[in-house]
Amino acid sequence: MKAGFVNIFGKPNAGKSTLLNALMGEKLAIVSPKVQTTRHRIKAILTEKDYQIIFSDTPGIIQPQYKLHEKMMQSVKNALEDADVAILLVDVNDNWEENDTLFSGLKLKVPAIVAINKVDKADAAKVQEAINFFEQKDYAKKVIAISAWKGVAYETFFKPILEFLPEGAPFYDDSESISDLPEKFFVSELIREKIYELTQDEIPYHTTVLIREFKEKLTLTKIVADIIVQRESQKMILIGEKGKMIKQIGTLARADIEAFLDRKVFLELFVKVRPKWRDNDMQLKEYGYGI
Ligand code: GDP
Ligand code: K
Ligand code: MG
Repeated sequence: MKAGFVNIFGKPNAGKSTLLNALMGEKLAIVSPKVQTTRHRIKAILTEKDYQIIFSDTPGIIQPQYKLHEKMMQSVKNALEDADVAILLVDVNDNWEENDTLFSGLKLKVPAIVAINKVDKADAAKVQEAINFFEQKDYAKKVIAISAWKGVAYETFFKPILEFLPEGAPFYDDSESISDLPEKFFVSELIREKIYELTQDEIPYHTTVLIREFKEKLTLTKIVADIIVQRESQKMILIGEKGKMIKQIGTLARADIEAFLDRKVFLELFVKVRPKWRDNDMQLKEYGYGI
């Protein structure tokens, strides 16, 4: 049996969350075209007959500008330290030199596999050129080309990873559980994802979601959540004219939450203003961002 931790690193929008979902065949990590969507480190446990891999998605690597950012980068640092194998994910159409600088800067102590992503959006010659570029780098034990959108195959993806994983007993017994985080967390993330989808400018970055009630009833699950924003004007936009926006967020989120929980859901959303929550240690803790 092989068992170990495989952590996915990369610049914002490289496709880390999409890859994690493809690997698990389940939507665990929220995805959006906006940078800094992922704020937490999500561990996903994949248990097969001959191996157990604990994948972890991380926030993109950035320069912190406020305390929430610092918490996000702490989770990247933690992920650097407990990996057996690192996946360094690159968007094939991004600047390769820039990615190389960033990967070298990680000072990785574990074997790294460079995965060139989004090959569905580049021609074969360019993909080959990217492979050649990264194959020359010291940190790259192996370079592979993937499309997280299309999914990954055992031969190209899992086989090279397993080569670098240690032999050992599985870390998690219960082959049923696919994450170390509670359902409540994923529910709040699905609501947050809709805010990234439906609102613009600073709003998604000034927003977080707090689940206040999560109750299993006879025929459905009742969920009450607060959408926290920094300003009154943001609250107005999130509620929308005649409550149109909040209703749309609720409808889209409920559909995804029902698919995730495999249960009928009654979802109630409120919008609350908490000025400067992103820089307040106590509030960050309350909203689930690290210690
Ligand atoms: P993250 O910031 O690294 O977690 O990236 P996301 O998973 O949120 O993806 C960023 C954007 O890239 C989203 O719009 C995805 O739909 C898109 N994306 C991810 N993987 C692929 C891929 O294989 N091909 C293409 N064309 N787009 C992708
Ligand atoms: K993103
Ligand atoms: Mg992400």
